[in-house]
Parts: sequence; C-alpha cells; structure tokens
Amino acid sequence: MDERRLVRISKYLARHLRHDPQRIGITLDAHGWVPVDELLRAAAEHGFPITAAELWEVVEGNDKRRYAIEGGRIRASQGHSVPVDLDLPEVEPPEVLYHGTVTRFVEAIKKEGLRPMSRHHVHLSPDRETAARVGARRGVPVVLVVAAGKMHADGHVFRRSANEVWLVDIVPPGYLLIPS
Ligand code: HQG
Repeated sequence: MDERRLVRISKYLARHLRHDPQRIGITLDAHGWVPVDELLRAAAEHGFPITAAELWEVVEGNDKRRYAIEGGRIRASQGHSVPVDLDLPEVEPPEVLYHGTVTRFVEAIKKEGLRPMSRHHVHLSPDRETAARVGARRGVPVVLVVAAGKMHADGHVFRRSANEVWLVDIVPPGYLLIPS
C-alpha cells in the first residue's frame, strides 16, 4: 500500500475511533473497542471501503502504533475526545518527561500549566525527539520538560498508553521547565 493511502486510512480511523464514531454509526464500548467487522462494514457503507489486509497493515505498520487489535476488536490506544475509559494501570513515571508545544501557547501554559484541552489527558513524551515532533505538527516546536518524578511523589497519577504515550490529568505550572 502506498504511504498516502496508509495515512488516509489512519486519519479515517482516528476520526471514527477517537472523535466521531456516530458519524458512521458505530458504537465504542466503555473501553473504546469496536468489533473489526463492524468497523469495516460501517466504513464501506459510508463510502470508505477498507480491506482487512489494509487495516492490518495500518495497525501493524504504523510507526506510532496508534491502534490496537485484540480478540477481533480494534481501538485507538490514546487521543480520544469521546468519553472512554482506557482502563490503563497507574505506572510510576521516569524522573522527567517531555511535552511538545509551540511558542504561541507558551504564555498561557506558564500561567495555567498544561491542560488536556479537547482530549482526556495531557499527553507527554518519553524523549525530547518525540516531543519535538508532536510540537512540530503546529509550528516551530518548543519542548517543555516536566518534573514527572516530583509530580508522582506529590500524588499525581500517571498512566502509559499501549504506544508509550504518558497520560496525566494536568501539569501544574510549578512542575514545568519552560525554555525562555
Ligand atoms: C496545548 C498526536 C494553551 C498543548 C501527538 C497542545 C500526540 C495549551 C495543544 C497527541 C495549554 C493541545 C497529543 C494551555 C496545553 N494553554 N495551550 N494551558 N495546555 N496546551 O493535539 O499533546 O498523531 O490535544 O501544548 O503526536 O499536541 O493524534 O495535544 O499544543 O501524541 O496519534 O494545547 O496527538 O498523536 O493539542 O498531541 P492536542 P498534543 P496522533
């Protein structure tokens, strides 16, 4: 499959598995799962046929491993705006994690800290390079360092998605190191 088709399918899945399942008449269960055959049928009925082989290639070949298939069902591993409980265990984070953003958000972040905005959680990256890539989606990236160890010691709950994205409810400004 060529790269463009792969990206189109991945974006189609993101839209319907994270944000707008009703658009194609599918229902995610409480943990975000939907049967693969139901998804493929709904996609075909709504004018975007995907073969099972293509779906498999997107799930397996995707460098960010955004989707997981288990027991004939599929879900997005993180990034939802619809209410789902990913049922991820709490995990102790490393001493520092990173968040990629852009200059125009920095002033607000200094005041308010990091907020989940339209998602369920604030997303943190395990390394600077990943955070820089996340920020670069929106402009010139700024990488913030998060004192994750200290946050955890102070009682903040950390979870990690199947694709190694760290999830927290908020990051208060006092735990952020923001480059000037
Ligand atoms: C910013 C992609 C103003 C925050 C990526 C970010 C990631 C604030 C934006 C995943 C703020 C929210 C998530 C505040 C946070 N004031 N702006 N107080 N607090 N922000 O897309 O972390 O390709 O919801 O810095 O790779 O950018 O979809 O979050 O810029 O893993 O799989 O508000 O999405 O993954 O943006 O990205 P997002 P994100 P996928």
